[in-house]
Amino acid sequence: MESKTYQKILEIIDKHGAAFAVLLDPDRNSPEELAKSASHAEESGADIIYVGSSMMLTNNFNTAVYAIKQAVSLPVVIFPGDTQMISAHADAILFLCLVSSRNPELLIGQQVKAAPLLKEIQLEPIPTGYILADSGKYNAAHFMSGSLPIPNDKPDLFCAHALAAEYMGMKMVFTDAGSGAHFPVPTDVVSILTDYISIPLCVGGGIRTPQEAEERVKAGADIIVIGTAFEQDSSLNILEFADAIHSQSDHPSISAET
Ligand code: 1GP
Repeated sequence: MESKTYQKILEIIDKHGAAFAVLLDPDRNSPEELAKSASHAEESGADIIYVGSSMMLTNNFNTAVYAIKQAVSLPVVIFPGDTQMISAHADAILFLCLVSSRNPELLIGQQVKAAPLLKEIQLEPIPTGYILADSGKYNAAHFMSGSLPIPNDKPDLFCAHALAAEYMGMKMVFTDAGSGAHFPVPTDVVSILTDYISIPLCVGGGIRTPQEAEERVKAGADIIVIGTAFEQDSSLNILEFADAIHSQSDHPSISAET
């Protein structure tokens, strides 16, 4: 299948130094609210909309993705918690493999269930090695995945998992402290990781200020994901996040030819 959206993301990284992804949770908001938030994110300089939740307690997913897609011209990418979160209205889906877990269901089980559905609806998969990082608290991602995060003082473990993802042919690594983490993935981990792998690194979880975002971009992150900070403070100046994330446009970027 064509990797149109992945290529577009590489072009954004090339152009801006790093991409700013806003994560919208379809379980916590109505489709109308999500469309409004997505449009606000686009006007404020976001580059990508991620849509996802650790678990859907409503049946809104497809309607939510449709409403978001109608509201913006940005790439809309599903960040799924499980195989319920598939919609043909999105541009792509992070085809996640929880490489930091040892849970076969999240290493291969869910992928086997999802792959034929994605083929049927022609939804672009972006193969992504997902690494749970320590967040300072036990969170929904730990509970739902039944897996432990990698300790932040073990950068070698992050590197080994990320390189394994790269060598297995994945196109991106996403290291995540989980939604609302007490602290984000440390900058030294980001820096060591980006020196070690040659596929884009997406960093999320607990990034609350433009400064925290900028520090991680300076350390080499290619995509910064902001969820809770965007949701919790409607008056938050998202433009400041966009400026911070786009501030390093001369950092060594991943070639759009990759
Ligand atoms: C969670 O990385 C995302 O999986 C976003 O985290 O909600 O803490 O910004 P926050």
